[in-house]
Amino acid sequence: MKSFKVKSFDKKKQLLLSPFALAISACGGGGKSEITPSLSAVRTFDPTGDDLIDMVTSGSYYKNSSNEPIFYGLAHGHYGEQWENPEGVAEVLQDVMSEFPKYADIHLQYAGIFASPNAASDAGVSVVLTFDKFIFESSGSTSEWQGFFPHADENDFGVKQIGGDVYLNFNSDLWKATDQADFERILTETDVAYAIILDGMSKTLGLKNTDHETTTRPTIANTEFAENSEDYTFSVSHIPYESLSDEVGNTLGSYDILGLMYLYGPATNVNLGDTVYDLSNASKFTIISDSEGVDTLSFETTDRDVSIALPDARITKDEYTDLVDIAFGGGAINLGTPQEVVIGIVGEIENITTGSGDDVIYTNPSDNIVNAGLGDDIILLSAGADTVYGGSGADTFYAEWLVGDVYSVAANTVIKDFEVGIDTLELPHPPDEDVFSLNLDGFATYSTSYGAYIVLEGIEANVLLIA
Ligand SMILES: [Ca+2]
Ligand SMILES: [Ca+2]
Repeated sequence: MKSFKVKSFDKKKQLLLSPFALAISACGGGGKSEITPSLSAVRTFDPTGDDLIDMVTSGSYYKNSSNEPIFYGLAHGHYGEQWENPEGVAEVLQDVMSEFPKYADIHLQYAGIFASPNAASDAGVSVVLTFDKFIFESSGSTSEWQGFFPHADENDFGVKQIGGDVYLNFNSDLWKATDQADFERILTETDVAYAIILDGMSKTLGLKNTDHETTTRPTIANTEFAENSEDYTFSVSHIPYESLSDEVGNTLGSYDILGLMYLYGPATNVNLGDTVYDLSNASKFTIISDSEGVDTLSFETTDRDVSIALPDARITKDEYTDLVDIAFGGGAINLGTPQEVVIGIVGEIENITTGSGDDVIYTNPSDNIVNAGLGDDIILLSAGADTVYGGSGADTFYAEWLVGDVYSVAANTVIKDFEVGIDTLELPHPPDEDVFSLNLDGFATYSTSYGAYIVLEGIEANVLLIA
């Protein structure tokens, strides 16, 4: 291997940039006690036998807590490569790192800018973003980056703690960087570069590229998830990196999120309170993450067709993995068309309002309030005390349904604006199993031997006879 002389480093500058100095200035002399950075302990684990978790995890992660966060930072190169505007790149890094706690109970703390990966390690910083001008080129690699799992120690190029590091390749063809300033402009201004850094940093925390096979863990091609191996809404590692102008998402994918939750536990403090998520104008892959409160997804002002399943822990088990206890949902705007926009939902969301398109709404076991608006909508009813407005249009309500292994029945649903002769109530069992009666207010109710109980508010007749 070639060796390169490390450029001398201004000691005074180093002192100013030390994480402790930054921590003090950030603290502003307030009462919060500061934590001195120290390398986080690395824990390893055996394959789980679960396809999804084994495909997206490397087998290691960092022990951490609010008192012992994982410190991360930006470093100048191992061979003396210098950032020109490290603060700008460090800002992107901090943005990227803020993604992970949206989903997982992981404690990350920015520690500053360091003279080299080794200087960062010496300062107690476990996770490092840096760049390389020499090694990739000398080995003939055109990869955009290389990242190292927490437990990595092979091929360390003289770096003391290469686990947790990402090396961006200055010479990668993708950037087509004309000089250092151009390289840094690309990193700080393009969505694809952001996605690449997100991809890289996710590996430093213990996620694995789904296409990467280790001695103990499979590639996606050898799992039940093979058909999704090119869809970046499932994993940021599926982003193709063909061009810097590609339209890509800037979030993790659902597999990444579940892997991260397996490693660190689901986040418990994201978007607390009652939140309205307005996705009417969503134009690219979007993920909502929510831990608490009574929340509403809104597509109220779009005329596009929306197809959404409210999150349900049974979907997680049926579609993904048994090993993470979280409700997953989602769907798409303009599903199955070239204009499709995928929406992912993580955590508990109760209510949904859709716009004037022809929508499909799968409710969940929580108490839901559904407003389907204009358009001919399909609403799949569920357990929980649900209040449903089909809105105008010829709407269809399913009392009972099965998708995959997820079975639902409308156990306590009020349909507020059912229009006889226009809307349809689908009762899948033969008529003699569906019992019609009137409730105390004189409104039509239907119950079935399968546990359905539905009130058609305002209807004072047997819809089975007059429809
Ligand atoms: Ca429900
Ligand atoms: Ca409607």
